[in-house]
Amino acid sequence: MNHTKQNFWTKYVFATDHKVIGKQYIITGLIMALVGGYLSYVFRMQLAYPGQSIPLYGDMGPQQYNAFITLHGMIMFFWFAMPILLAGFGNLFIPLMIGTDDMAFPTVNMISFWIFFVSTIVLMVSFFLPGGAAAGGWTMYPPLSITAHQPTFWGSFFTGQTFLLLAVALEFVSMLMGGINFLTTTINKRAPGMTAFRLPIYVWFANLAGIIFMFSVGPLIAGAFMMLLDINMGTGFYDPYRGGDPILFQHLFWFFGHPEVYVLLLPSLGVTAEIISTFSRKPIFAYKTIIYMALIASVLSVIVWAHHQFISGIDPRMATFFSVGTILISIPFAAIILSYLATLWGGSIRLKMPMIWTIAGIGSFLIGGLTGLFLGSDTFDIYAHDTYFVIAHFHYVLIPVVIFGTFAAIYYWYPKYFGRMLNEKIGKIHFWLTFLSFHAFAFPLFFSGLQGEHRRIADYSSFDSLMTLPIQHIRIISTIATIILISSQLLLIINVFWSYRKGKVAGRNPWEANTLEWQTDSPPQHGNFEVYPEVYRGAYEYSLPDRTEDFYPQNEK
Ligand code: HEM
Ligand SMILES: [Cu+2]
Repeated sequence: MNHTKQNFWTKYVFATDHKVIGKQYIITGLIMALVGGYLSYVFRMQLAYPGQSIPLYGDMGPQQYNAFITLHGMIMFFWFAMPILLAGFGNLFIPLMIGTDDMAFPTVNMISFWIFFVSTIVLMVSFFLPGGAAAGGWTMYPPLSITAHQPTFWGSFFTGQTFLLLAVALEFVSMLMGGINFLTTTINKRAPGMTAFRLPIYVWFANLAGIIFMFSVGPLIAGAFMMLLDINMGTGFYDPYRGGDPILFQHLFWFFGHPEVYVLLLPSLGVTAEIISTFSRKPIFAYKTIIYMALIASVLSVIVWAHHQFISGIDPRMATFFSVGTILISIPFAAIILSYLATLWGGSIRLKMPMIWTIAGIGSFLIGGLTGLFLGSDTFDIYAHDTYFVIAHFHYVLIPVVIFGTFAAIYYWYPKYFGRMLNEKIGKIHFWLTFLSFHAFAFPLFFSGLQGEHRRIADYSSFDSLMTLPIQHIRIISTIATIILISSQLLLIINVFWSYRKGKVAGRNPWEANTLEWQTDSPPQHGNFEVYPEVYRGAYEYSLPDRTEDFYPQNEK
């Protein structure tokens, strides 16, 4: 290990230590989640009380409404979910779980974070540009996205859409560099004995997610570049008036956009595997099958994209192909979830906070998955497309996966990185408020969707059939739930700071887990391990019959 002298800047700001970089990603991501949450508060208030002034914001017009939903979606995906689930947790866990001192390329790792950070600044600046932030939806469909901004005195460069594309480009560069670092690290730096099938599932899934991202992002980068040219250089790739085809962009976008959901789902399911096994005191059920299923799902993930285009004038025979593909991809994921449930079965379950978040996450995710099956069927989707049914569906996928998964991980690994346990009492209140308000926010939206409520409309007053009382009540319930959901997160913030000073001191292995990160100090010293571990067994050997202890660390002889 090298022990060059550290000052404040090299220790906390331009750090190359993966543990610090992981925390930097997570803190930035959580702050951005608050920004994304604030935006959803503002536009939900507009929907519940159209035309009235919104507390903590002011008056909202349709252009701002569109900008806010656009940036809400963008931020939640690219500045909250990916930085935390992949970059943040990947940095924190991968080197420790495979038993090494750092990433393969620590300096590249630091540069990745700072590129990501610059992308955040570019994005935030875009709110203050003359025409406001991008307003063409997070899907950025042309022609709207290329015409939504009138060029200003500065030309079309200083507009929200151009800045959004630049910010996304920087963010993707950062994530690509990070993904390459993960793969190289996992392939080259594993502790002796850490064979492929002894790796913790999180390590497998984070790497698979990185690979899916690398495979799927190319077409979108090309597509976004053409969009930049259309906006700023007068080309006409997408503009029908200039001989272009907007549908082209839809293909390039969703070839990336659908797999992106699995880029988030896999790391979250990885976190779930670690927690389920540890807190059931049982080996994870069908470890190898889980990995093979994830490999199959990863391959399938890039052939289902056009289920987003059933109403874009697709040939019905192609629609059938994409319908079947979509329904097929649910099989490997169902198998993974079933393995997790089988792990719970007959376990001696310890209902601590990480486990509570995990179980609630799986349960809620099932609603998302099931309604995804409906939408995957082209016949149903033609009816439900772009209604609030879809909004409800994908929030039932994303909130359990991204938010519950993140919270489970924070409660589980906080002691490792801060040396103290989070408070379980505050944790329980935080959990119940979040859990109940999430369902109260999202569940009613299935019904307003089925009533025909179309998304991306700032004010429904001009549609009589959508201003009936039951639907307006749904909007208000969902908005109040949003406010509770967002403000409950104060409890998490309080818990994190309170426990940092007053929490119960955590030993090395407070949850009695097997994986390597628990076999070193909490927090781990610079270089992670005083003696580099050697690995003798898989990650999930709990409750072996001929041992007195019910766990068996991977590095114990
Ligand atoms: C505080 C929790 C959240 C609330 C209250 C919320 C609310 C909403 C609502 C009402 C819309 C629809 C706006 C419209 O189409 O008119 C929306 C759109 C969206 N949300 Fe969320 N959301 C939350 C969290 C999340 C999370 C965690 C993610 C992803 C990780 C996410 C991703 C999206 C996306 C991608 C859109 C589509 C944006 C677009 O239409 O361009 N949301 N959200
Ligand atoms: Cu999709």
